[in-house]
Amino acid sequence: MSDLPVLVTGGAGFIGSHLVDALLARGYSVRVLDNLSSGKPDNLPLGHSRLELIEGNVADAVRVREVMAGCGAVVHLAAVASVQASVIDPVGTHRSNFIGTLNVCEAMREQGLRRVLFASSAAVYGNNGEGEVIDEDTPKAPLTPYAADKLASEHYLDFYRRQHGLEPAIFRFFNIYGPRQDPSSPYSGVISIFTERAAKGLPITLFGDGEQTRDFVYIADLIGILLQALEAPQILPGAVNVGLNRSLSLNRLLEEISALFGGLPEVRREAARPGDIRHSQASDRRLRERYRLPEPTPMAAGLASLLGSA
Ligand code: NAD
Ligand code: UD2
Repeated sequence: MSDLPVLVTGGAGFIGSHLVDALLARGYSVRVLDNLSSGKPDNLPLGHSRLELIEGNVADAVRVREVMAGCGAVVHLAAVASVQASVIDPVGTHRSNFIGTLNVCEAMREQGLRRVLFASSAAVYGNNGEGEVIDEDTPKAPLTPYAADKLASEHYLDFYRRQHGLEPAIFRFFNIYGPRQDPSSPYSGVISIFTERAAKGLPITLFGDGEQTRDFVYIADLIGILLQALEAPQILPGAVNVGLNRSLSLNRLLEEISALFGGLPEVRREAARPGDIRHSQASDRRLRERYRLPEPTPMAAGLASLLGSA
C-alpha cells in the first residue's frame, strides 16, 4: 500500500462514498474531487484527518491536474450517472463523462501515475445479450450518450495503457444497490426507489409485468472488488463485468421487500418503459478469474441494510 493519497473522483456519490469509507478504514489517505452535482458532502466523514474533499469539475483539465498532484492512484467514478440525463443533455454529459476521463488520463500521464480504476457500465452492451448471460465479448451497442461516453472512455483508457503505461482496471457495473443510493429521481436505481416508498407507505410504480430481471450487486461486494483492483500487483487488459450471474425479477424483489417491511404499499402497474431491457444477467467468469469473490451478499441482507437508511 502506497502512502500517497488515492484520488477518488465522484467520491461524494453513492459508490464513491462507500469506497472512501473502505479506503480510510484500510489506512489510506483519500482526496475526493467532486462537483457535488449529485453527490453530497454529508455522505463523507468530513472531519477525518486523512480525507480531503475538493469541490471541482473533472471537465476542468487544470483543476484535475492540480488535485491529482501528489496522489498515488486514481479511482475515476465522477460522471452523470443517469442514462436519462444524458439523453436530455448530451453535451453537458459528454463534458463530465468523456472529457473528464480524458483529463484524468492526461494528468496521470503527465504526473507518471499508473493505476486507475474506472466505472463503466452494462449500458455499453445496449440490448445485446438480452436473455443470455452477457460476457465481456458480447457485442457492444451503446444506445445513449451515457453508454457511448462510457465505451469511448474505455477505449481511451486502453490507448493510454498501450501508449503510456497506464494500468486501467475497467469495470462494467450491472445494477449496484445499497445505502446512500439517491432515490429522488425516477431514474434512480429501482431498489432505492422501492425501499424508500415502502418505508414511507407511498405507492410503488411497477413498469411492465414485473417479470423483467436484473443482476443486482450489493455495494459492499463491489467495494471488495475495487479494493483488490487497487492493490493487485498487475492488471490484465480488458474490461470486467461486475454482475454475479444471478437474475432477480422485479416481482421477486417486491416479495423480498414485502417480507422485510411486513407488507407493501399500493403497487401501480404502468406500461413498460420504452427501451427497457427485459433480462440482464452478467457472466461473472472473468470477474472470478481475476478477483476473489466471497459469498455475495444475499438480497434479503442487502435490503435489510436499507431499512435504517430508507
Ligand atoms: P452518483 O451520482 O451517486 O455518483 C457520481 C458522483 O460524481 C457524484 O458525487 C457527482 O456529484 C459526481 N460528479 C458528476 N459529474 C461530475 C463532474 N463533472 N466533476 C466532478 N464530479 C462529478 O452515482 P453512482 O451510482 O455512485 O455512480 C458512480 C459511477 O458508477 C458513475 O461513473 C456511474 O456512471 C457508474 N455506474 C453506476 C451504476 C450503478 O448501478 N449505480 C451502474 C453502472 C455504472
Ligand atoms: C441500469 C442502470 C443504468 C445502465 C443500465 C444498463 C441504474 C440506476 N441504472 O438501468 O445506468 O447502466 O442498467 O443496462 O443502475 N422500475 C420500475 N419502477 C421504478 C423504477 C424502475 O418498475 O420506479 C423498473 C425499470 O423499468 C426496469 C427495472 O426496474 O425494468 C430496473 O430499473 P433501473 O432504473 O433501476 O435500472 P436499469 O436496469 O434500467
